[in-house]
Amino acid sequence: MEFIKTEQQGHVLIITINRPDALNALNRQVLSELKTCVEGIDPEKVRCVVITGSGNKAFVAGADIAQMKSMTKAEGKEFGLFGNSVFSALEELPVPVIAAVNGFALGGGSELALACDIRIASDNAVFGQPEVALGITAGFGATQRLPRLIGEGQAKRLLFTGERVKADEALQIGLVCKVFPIEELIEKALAMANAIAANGPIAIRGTKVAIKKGLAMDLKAGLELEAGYFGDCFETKDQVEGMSAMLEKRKPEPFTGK
Ligand code: DAK
Repeated sequence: MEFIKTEQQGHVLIITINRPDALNALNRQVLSELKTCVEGIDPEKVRCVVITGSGNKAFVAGADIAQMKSMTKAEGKEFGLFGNSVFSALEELPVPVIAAVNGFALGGGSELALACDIRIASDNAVFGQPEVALGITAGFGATQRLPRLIGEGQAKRLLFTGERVKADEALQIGLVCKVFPIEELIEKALAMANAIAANGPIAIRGTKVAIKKGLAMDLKAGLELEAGYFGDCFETKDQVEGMSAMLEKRKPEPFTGK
């Protein structure tokens, strides 16, 4: 792959968007390589994914404007559908994905972060949905995921004005969970990923799906759904070992996902 680098550390897979000359902007090839990478993830081997951008200036500065400039209506729609299929594949991974946002996350870059489960950012991160200033709507999910994450009012503010939001404000409005100095970002992302990877994989998977599906249901149906995933954990080796270890006042053996 030319624009996607991967590195596996234990049960954690680090994906780096590596197109620094264009601030990691998403052209078709980057998206296509990202899709291949995401579709190749084996949840038996990978328990958490960290996604970041190369360098310390940009996570992803958006979809590639040079490539989009001369698109026809049909090509624009097709590009949007393709981008959405990549981001949906990421969102639907059975393991958690952490976006380590290391600088500009504009347009499609912000939308890539929105498709992840958790967003943490460096202190120089800048978020924004500047598409309207280019004469287009957001096309990779922000009109849908942003209001679900930060509420309709804040999302409309960002999507209508195209205003940029720095890391401290992103934290305040719930767009990111934590902010770290840029030099510490990957280390903190890996610490979080390793903490997730050390937990019971069946429980993590059930939690991710229950949250995702539950948000599209009413509370009563969501609680029933949760009970199903809770039940699924029982009679697994991990549940028996986790509970036995607690009662026996010892550390559990590493969870196996069985
Ligand atoms: N696309 C292509 N190239 C980009 C780019 C981008 N989004 N962002 C930066 N670059 C390139 C620059 O052109 C420059 O290339 P060279 O001139 O060196 O060849 C290089 O990266 C370095 O950028 P700058 O020289 O501009 O660096 P600065 O530090 O001066 O500025 C910046 C950094 C991030 C403020 C600036 O580069 C910038 O404003 N970039 C554009 C940010 C932006 O507007 N992003 C949103 C893109 S729109 C849809 C599908 C998708 C989308 C929408 C609809 N449908 C099909 C419905 C998504 C849209 C977007 O993401």
